[in-house]
Amino acid sequence: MLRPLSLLALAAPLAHGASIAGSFSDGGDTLVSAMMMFLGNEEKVYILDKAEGNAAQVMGHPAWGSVWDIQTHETEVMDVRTNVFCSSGMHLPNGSFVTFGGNGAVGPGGNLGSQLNPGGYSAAWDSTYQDFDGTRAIRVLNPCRSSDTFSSPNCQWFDDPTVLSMKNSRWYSAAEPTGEGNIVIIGGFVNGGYINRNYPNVDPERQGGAADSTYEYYPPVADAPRTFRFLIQTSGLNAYAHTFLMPSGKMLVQANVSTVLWDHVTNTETPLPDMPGGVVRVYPASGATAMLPLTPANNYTPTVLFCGGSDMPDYAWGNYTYPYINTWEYPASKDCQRLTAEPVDQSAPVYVKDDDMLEGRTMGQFVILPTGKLLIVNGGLNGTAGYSQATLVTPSYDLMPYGESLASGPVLTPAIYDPNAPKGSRWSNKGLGVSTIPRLYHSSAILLPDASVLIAGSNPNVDVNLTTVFPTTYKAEVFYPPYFSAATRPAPVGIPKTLSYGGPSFDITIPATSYSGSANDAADSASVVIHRGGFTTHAMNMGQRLLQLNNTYTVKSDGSIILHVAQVPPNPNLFQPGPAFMFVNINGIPSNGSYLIVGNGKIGTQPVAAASVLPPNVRLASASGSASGTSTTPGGSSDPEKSSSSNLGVIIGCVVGGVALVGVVGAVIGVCLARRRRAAARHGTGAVPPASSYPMTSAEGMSLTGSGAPVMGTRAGMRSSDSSAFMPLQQDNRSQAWNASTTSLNAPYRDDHDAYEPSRPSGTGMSINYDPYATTPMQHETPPPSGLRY
Ligand SMILES: *[C@@H]1O[C@H](CO)[C@@H](O)[C@H](O)[C@H]1NC(C)=O
Ligand SMILES: *[C@@H]1O[C@H](CO)[C@@H](O)[C@H](O)[C@H]1NC(C)=O
Ligand SMILES: *[C@@H]1O[C@H](CO)[C@@H](O)[C@H](O)[C@H]1NC(C)=O
Ligand SMILES: *[C@@H]1O[C@H](CO)[C@@H](O)[C@H](O)[C@H]1NC(C)=O
Ligand SMILES: *[C@@H]1O[C@H](CO)[C@@H](O)[C@H](O)[C@H]1NC(C)=O
Ligand SMILES: *[C@@H]1O[C@H](CO)[C@@H](O)[C@H](O)[C@H]1NC(C)=O
Ligand SMILES: *[C@@H]1O[C@H](CO)[C@@H](O)[C@H](O)[C@H]1NC(C)=O
Ligand SMILES: [Cu+2]
Repeated sequence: MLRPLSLLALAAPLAHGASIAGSFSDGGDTLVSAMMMFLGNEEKVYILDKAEGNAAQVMGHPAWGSVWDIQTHETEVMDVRTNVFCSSGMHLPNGSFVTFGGNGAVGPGGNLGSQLNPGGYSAAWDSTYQDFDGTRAIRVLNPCRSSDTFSSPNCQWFDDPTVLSMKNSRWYSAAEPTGEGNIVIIGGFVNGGYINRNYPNVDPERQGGAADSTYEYYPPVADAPRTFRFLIQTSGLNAYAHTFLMPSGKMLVQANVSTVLWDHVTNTETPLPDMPGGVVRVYPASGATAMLPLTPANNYTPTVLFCGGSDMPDYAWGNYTYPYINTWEYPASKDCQRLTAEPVDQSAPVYVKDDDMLEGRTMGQFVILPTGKLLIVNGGLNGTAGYSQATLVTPSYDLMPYGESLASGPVLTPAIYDPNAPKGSRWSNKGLGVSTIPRLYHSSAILLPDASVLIAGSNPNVDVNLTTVFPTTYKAEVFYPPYFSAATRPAPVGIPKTLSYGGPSFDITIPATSYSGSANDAADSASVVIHRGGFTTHAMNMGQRLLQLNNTYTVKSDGSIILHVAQVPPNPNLFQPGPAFMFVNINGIPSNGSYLIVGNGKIGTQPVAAASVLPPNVRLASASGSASGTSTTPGGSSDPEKSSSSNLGVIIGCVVGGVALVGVVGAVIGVCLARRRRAAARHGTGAVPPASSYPMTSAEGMSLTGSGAPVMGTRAGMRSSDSSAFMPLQQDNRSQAWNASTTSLNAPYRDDHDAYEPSRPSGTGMSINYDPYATTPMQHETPPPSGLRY
């Protein structure tokens, strides 16, 4: 591990600002390629990769998880058991994070793992990489801090599909939290590929078992997953659908060129207009999308911005195997559109053309800045997400001009979008530096608590490749937005640890030493925002939101400013319960963010009170801030919340046992599979008769390795393992993977949990009491590893 001395040396420039504003700097080595990231708390960013041949090892196998320290930029590996490849992820009301699904087990070269699942088209485990099938995995992480014992189980990933897993296999699913803090998990591939269709598309719902058009919940409900018709309508381009919870509790869902307002409780859909110009925004077109800030000025009315992606013609998208054109020659879209799905005046929603981006981008990614402007980073000028060793018109790997990348022309310059600027002037890259690191497929970016942006990843490769044109990338960067030129940042005092939906207002003090100029002007400019970074992957930051709390102020004669701040508006759908960072902007300069929890920290109906009533402004023309050019700001705002060490559960289970018992892993997996099968059978999901064969003519020569894009080998270059993820599926997708034997065991598979409350409307019942960390450990011959090795 490299200690980033250059970054430590930046401490002085950080305080003084000007030299780093608009620039990129070294963010250290992430050890695993940062396909997915989330900000756990004010100290740590958690990073996830696919199971692949990273040099960094954990528990005797290559690592695909790590944790990055915000202060030191140092990274430690973390053990993740299942293949977390292209999963979805979301925060929970208590500040924990969950990831959903992924790929089957793979080994070197992305080939099928050594321990095949029944049917032989996917694998349960691999003896080299030691990853388990992640297609149904639900992984829970309670973010820890330096003061915690990181090696203790409750600081580590809980990742045991025999204890906690989805009902269906999902790769590239969407995940959107409701106002109660439970999560709707939507669609996905069963086994993956470039896009979610065969060509011609004769079975849009199931693709013979390769697609999943249903949704389910975390925590689980008693009902079997229901079909979401929109996914059938958008079939082909429906993976990683863009989802945004609206004030009504319905979701705006966008995929392919279609848009819908969806009530997941009643499973009813209201069609909205199609995306103008046929521009596709979902993976693998991978446009940038974000909800614009929710503010008192817009009366908390969500408007979603879609930028870039691709308008390739229908045929070009090809099928599971690959695109039918050389995507890297096809320019990505510059187009931006806004959609207000629930206009206050009840008018019919329409897409509104917005300013074009400064350049076309696929895989561009929005990071909402605390100031309410949107930063876009990463991506390419041409092509799409995904990777492949061929296209229909470039039949072999040696002819691929960019290796496995289906995109070209990395965009190295960020740009900033100002939603409040007049039309025609919303985009700018003035004063912004240029990165030296291409960030194409499998890149990520997320806001840090000091309002800088962590950018990492890029790996359009089936397995680690350090020599190809767009290599597996471990180097992170920190981007410093223009406000880092400020000599002094606001240093608010009195930031709360929790916020409620409605209820009494609270006060925050801005010391005179932390701003300069007229106090009245500073007070007028003040905004107090809560920011949630979400889960960043695949050019999306799922769950990302910024909401400005209403406020008034009192200017004091000593130049300090008291901000009287409203709680979150009394509608949890505006900002779902869970973790957030509070920033205060003065004269366009954000403070550092402080960690807090919105809501009561529990999954379930959130307490709601009347909107806060604020006292009137008190102005004082004679007062002013005393900040000079030097930074003398008191700290004080972000006293880290001490983390609870209450979850003393132990992570034990088949998966751990399997790792420990490599010699007899087959038997262990058999037992695990049996547990799951029994549980599934009780739900009637395991007993579904085999569906029709997967309608592929031949799998010969294909080595579709669960890559987010398939890999096509020529006959000559065929891999020894041609039993790929795209072997014809002989079974219904819901019966695979967990039906190895009939051995009976009593794993606490929580779909069996009987906490469903019939009094709740269908679809919102949930086993809210379930906590995997509190689960009674399963009995095992071998104890779990004591102390994780790094
Ligand atoms: C996207 O949707 C359109 C309109 O329904 C459909 O014609 C097209 O085949 C879909 N594209 C893909 C690649 O699935
Ligand atoms: C914000 O607070 C002001 C002052 O109390 C009030 O007049 C206004 O209606 C509030 N705005 C919103 C959107 O709640
Ligand atoms: C890395 O990529 C290059 C160029 O695409 C290819 O020739 C080489 O075989 C790859 N290496 C590995 C280890 O896959
Ligand atoms: C991107 O596509 C355009 C249009 O086909 C082409 O002229 C250009 O060379 C491509 N850029 C790269 C980097 O391949
Ligand atoms: C903001 O955070 C940075 C990095 O942790 C720290 O160096 C700086 O002093 C903080 N600034 C204020 C105003 O609290
Ligand atoms: C995708 O299309 C190509 C070209 O028609 C075909 O060779 C291949 O088998 C198809 N892939 C699948 C998964 O059906
Ligand atoms: C947060 O809630 C989840 C789901 O209920 C639970 O698994 C997790 O352990 C909780 N985290 C903490 C820190 O209590
Ligand atoms: Cu992917």
